Parts: sequence; C-alpha cells; structure tokens
Amino acid sequence: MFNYKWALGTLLALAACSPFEENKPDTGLPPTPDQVSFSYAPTSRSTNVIEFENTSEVGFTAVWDFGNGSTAQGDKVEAEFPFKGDYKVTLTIMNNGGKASNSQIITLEQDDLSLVESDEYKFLTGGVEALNGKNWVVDKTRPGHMANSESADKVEWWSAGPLEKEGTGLYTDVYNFNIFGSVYTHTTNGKVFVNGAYGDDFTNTEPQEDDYSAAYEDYQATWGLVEKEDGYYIVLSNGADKAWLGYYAGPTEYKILNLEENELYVSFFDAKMNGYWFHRLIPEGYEPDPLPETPEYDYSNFSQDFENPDFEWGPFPMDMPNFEIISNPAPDEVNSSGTVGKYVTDEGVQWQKLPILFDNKVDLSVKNKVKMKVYFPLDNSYDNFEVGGERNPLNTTAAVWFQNRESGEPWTSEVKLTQTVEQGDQWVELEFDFSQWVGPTEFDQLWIILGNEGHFKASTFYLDDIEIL
Ligand SMILES: [Ca+2]
Ligand SMILES: [Ca+2]
Repeated sequence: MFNYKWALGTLLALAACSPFEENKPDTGLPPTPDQVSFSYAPTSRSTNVIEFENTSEVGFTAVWDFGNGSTAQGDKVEAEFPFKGDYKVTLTIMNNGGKASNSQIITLEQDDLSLVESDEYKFLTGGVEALNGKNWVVDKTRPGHMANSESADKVEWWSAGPLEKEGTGLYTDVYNFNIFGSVYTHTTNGKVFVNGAYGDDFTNTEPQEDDYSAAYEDYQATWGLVEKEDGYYIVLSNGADKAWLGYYAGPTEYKILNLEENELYVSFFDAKMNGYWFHRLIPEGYEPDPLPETPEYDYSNFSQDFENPDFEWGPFPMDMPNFEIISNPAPDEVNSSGTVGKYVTDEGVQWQKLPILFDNKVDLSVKNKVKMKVYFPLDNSYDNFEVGGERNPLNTTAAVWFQNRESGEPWTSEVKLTQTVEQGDQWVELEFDFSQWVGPTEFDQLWIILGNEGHFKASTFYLDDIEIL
C-alpha cells in the first residue's frame, strides 16, 4: 500500500506540472461529486476490455479505481476485466481546491479467458484446465521461505531456517487460486500465524515467541493480478473482512518477485514494522530439490587465504556483498600473496556483510582473536558525517562480530569489535581481540563488515588471510 500511495503521489505531482492537462477550468473551489462523471464502452479488442472517458466539467487530474484491484490516471483509460461480474468503478477528480469521487457499477456478462492466458495467470492458478484452481503452501523445508527486510526486493534483515516456524499454524495453511471467478480460498486448518504487532486484529490468540497463533476459520475472497510499474502484484479482497497470504502482517497486496510453475516468491509491506516480509511458496505436494547449503567451517581450525580458486563462500541465506577471488590488485610487504577476496556492495542495498558459519560452537576462552588483512581503496566515496545520522556513512572502519545464528534475535547477544583503518590504498593487517568475552559459549557465526554497517553506497574492498587465533 505504501508503494502505491507513493507512486500515486508522484504521478499527481507530475500531472500538476503539465500544461497539457489544464484544459478544464480550475475555479480553485473543491469539486463536488455531482460534477464528476464518466462514460464507458467496450473496445474492439474485447467486450471485457473497457475504455473509460472522464466527462467531468471540472478538475484537471482524473484518477480511476476499476474495482478489480487496478488503478489508472488520465482522461481516457482502458481496463481489462477478464471475468464476468459487477465491478464498482470510481473516478476521482482533483484540482487545487480538493477532490471528489463518483462511482458506477459496470457489469461484465461473460468471462474472456483470452485475457488471462499469460504465464503469470497460468502458473498462479493452473490455468483454465485447473477447474479446482491451484494449491500453494509455504516452502517450509528450505531456508528463506520466510524473511524480512527494509527492501521489497532483497532480503537484508532475517531469513528463516528450515521448519523454523513449526507449530505456529503457518505450515498447515493452503492457499488456492482459482481462475474461475477469481476465487481465493485460504484453508487454515484451524490456526493461522500472526505478526506480534497485529494481535488485536484477531481473537483467540496464543503467543508464539513475539508473535501469535490465532484460531481462524477457512474463508474465501477474490484475487486479482495487477501489473504496476515495478511488476505484478497479487491483490486480495474480501469486503470488510481480512484476506491474506502466509504470515499476517496487515496488507492485501503481494509483490511477485518470482512466479514459475513450482515457485511463488512474494514480498509484502508491514506498515507497523516499516519493512517487508517475504514468503516463498510451492505447489502443495511438490517436493523441492534441497537448496545448496552455506558451507560451515571448524572454528577451532579456521583460516582462509583465498589461494584456492575453487573456494566458494556461499551461497548465503541473505543478500551479501558480491564476493569473488581475484588476483591481488596491489601486492606489497603486508600482503604479497597471489590471490585475495574482492568485496563489493551494491548501491542502495543496506546491511551487506559476510558471514562465516561454524559447525561447532565458538569457545572464546580457547581462541579469541580474529586477524585479517584488508585493503581500503581511497576512491570509494567515503562520507564524513556521523554514525547514527540520517543514513549511516560509508566510512573507513572494519568490524567483526560473533553471533548465535540459532537465536531468533541474534543481535541481542552478539559481541562486536570495530576498528578504523588508518591507511588507504595499501594492505593493512587488523587484529580484533575478543578475550574480554570468554564467558559466552553460544556463538556459531562470525560476521565481517567493511566500510561500516548499514550504509547504502556502492563500495569495493579487498580482504585476505582471515585467521582465528
Ligand atoms: Ca494453518
Ligand atoms: Ca591470499
């Protein structure tokens, strides 16, 4: 919803600047609903593709809601209605004084299934051959079937491990999309999984760590597939009642990140978290191939010099810096080795960091120093403003920290050390001494961040000879 409002706001702002749109008198007074009118007619393409025309005598911005999940702006617009039914079409007229709306119910007598022959419809519903629609379930056995992020497109904060939400009600849900009548059926098997901030939307809740399970009956709603500037969205609607997919966190719009026969990957905005949740779904009964696992290493014997060209540091459960082994770009006295790691962050993606996973728990009373060599190029566009400002700067620090990756909130018990790298354009050896934390024994993961945590900038660093001593 946030995305939509933002997009609409932008469009309106553009329209207000366009001289071509100001062909209707703008009295400065707000329009009234009786001044808002429109006509419509089927097009030659299909009786289910309707052209609408704004016939209002006031205002200069016309915004349409077609009652099928899609919207448009302009005085002459087209909308597709693949399925028969009654649709409430609303035109909103805006001028400098305000806005007013008027609606008409339009009736489509027949389906036009030629409008839903695209792969998106076929993969989501099974197409016109699937009289009972297609059942989807959360891909519970593979990592990443649920995740969250500040971004709608990339997982940055947290990613669920296999079966991590067992017992919450999430894995017993079945989501059916039927192309006929656009019917969405959410079979709950009695219990649904609800975000902790949305417990008041349900009765009969039971705590699940910071979240809830809630008793909830099966229900039916309608679904639509809406194409926006940034791709397709599934839009669910159930009148005044709730309709959702997966973990309940408020919204009825689901951005499709991937849709193929055996995978539906979506993200959705959680207004209370001000971030996005992700679900990967698979057809009910489909047995997915295991995903490649992130390699794990022996903590008591870990070192990495990147001299083995076959070394693969990943795949990672979240979006990490682009990492590759390359020839040492600047051999010097500190690091004359042949090959090193290249660590590149993308513009606009926050929280990129490299993990090292251990297959055993870390014992800081035995080994408690992390050493590594880094090379910070001077031509990164480092910022100068303070950490904790509006955006974290890209700066000349390197940080390493230990976490317990089995914890649901690993950051609450982490131990972290940060150092400023004093020289650029040369190799520098760093040592991080964790000997003050010999107590905790739950850590099983080390993170490395070069250039500061939480910045959004493109950056390039080099890394080599990581050792735990
Ligand atoms: Ca359930
Ligand atoms: Ca090396």
